[in-house]
Amino acid sequence: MNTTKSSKLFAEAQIHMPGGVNSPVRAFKSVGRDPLYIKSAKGAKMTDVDGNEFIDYIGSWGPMILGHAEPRVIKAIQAAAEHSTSFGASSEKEIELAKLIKKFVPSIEIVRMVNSGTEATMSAMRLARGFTKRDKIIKFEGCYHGHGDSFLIKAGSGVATLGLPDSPGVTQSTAKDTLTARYNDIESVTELVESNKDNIAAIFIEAVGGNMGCVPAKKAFLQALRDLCDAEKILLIFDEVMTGFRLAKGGAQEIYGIAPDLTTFGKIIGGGLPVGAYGGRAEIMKMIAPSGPVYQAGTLSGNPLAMTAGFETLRVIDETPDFYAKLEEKSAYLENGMKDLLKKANLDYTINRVGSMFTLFFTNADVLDFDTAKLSDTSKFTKFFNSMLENGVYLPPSQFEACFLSITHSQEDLDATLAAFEKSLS
Ligand code: HOZ
Repeated sequence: MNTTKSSKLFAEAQIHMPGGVNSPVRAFKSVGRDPLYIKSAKGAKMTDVDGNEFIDYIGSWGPMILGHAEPRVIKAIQAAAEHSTSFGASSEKEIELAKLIKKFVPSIEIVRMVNSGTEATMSAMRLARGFTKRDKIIKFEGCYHGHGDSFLIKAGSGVATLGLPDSPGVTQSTAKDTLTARYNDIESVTELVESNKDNIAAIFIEAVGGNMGCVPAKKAFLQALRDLCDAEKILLIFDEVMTGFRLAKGGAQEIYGIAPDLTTFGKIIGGGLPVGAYGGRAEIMKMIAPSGPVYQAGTLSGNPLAMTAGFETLRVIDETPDFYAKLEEKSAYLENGMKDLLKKANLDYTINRVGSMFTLFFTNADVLDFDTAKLSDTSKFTKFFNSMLENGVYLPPSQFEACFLSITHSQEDLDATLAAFEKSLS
């Protein structure tokens, strides 16, 4: 594969940007090669500046559930742009998107739009502290809730990939208010709650973890968290930045049948433009300024282009018959195909999949939490990743990320992926 132009661009980029990139997970550092520069993408395919074409399983880290450059979404963005790219004032699309989010996710009574998933989780944390008048939060090892100071403790995603569990620059006084528990282990949570009685404002969790690879929570564990939060007056906050509108219209909370007090969103609700949101019970959300005293603001929040892209994306999902059943069918086909090929090659690696999110771990252990995710042989992942890329399949460049399918992945794409998979196992 010729990647000369990409490598030339990367050499230049390193003069101007830290590590040559604007987000660490893009740097391909852990897979030992220069990142590719993408020129265009359509449906399930991406093309780089050297003209190589790939079947894409990153989907911009989640948002491109309809595939790239979906015609209705693009047309709506173009039409909206004719009326200006930003007002810094209210516009009707904000209400329409808020209504659609509420329709899809019944636990959301009031929602506030922001500009990224990071902003959503940071704001939800401040709100939880303001509402409960408590300081500490609990998060889970290997879960990633964006790069807010309080969340960069034993975090997943790029933090795990680059081995930077506790980032310099996070002060000790901030870090001491973040307690970390073990995913899928309720005792590790109850111990923290008991030793910090009446001090925990919120428990943050990705109900299906996507930042230590794909690691689903067990239903009994989530139910136990819900019960514990109710008993101790702690807010349960689901980070559905990745899972929202991806696993089901109502996200992970719909498939588990468990309602959190607050939910954070991003990715799909921006249809590929920068958006986040947080919402939940009205009693809590009314604490946000200007209806309440907890301050949170943003010039670009509710930006008309982003609202339009998100609204149109959710509408396409809503109007496509059996959208999630079709996505499940494609995802199950891929999972079963990979499992058959692993068996044929006498390999017993673990595949975790929930709906259109999945990860192959190079271990035969059940992957239930961050410790078991780390059992994966990352040197094998690196070899596998590079072979898949050489064979036309673009995976997240880290063991500790999830792969995403879109509704535009065709039977041909899935079969080509399986052919690349078979070659890459040897
Ligand atoms: N949540 C995404 C990765 N797990 C964000 C991608 C990024 O950090 O650039």
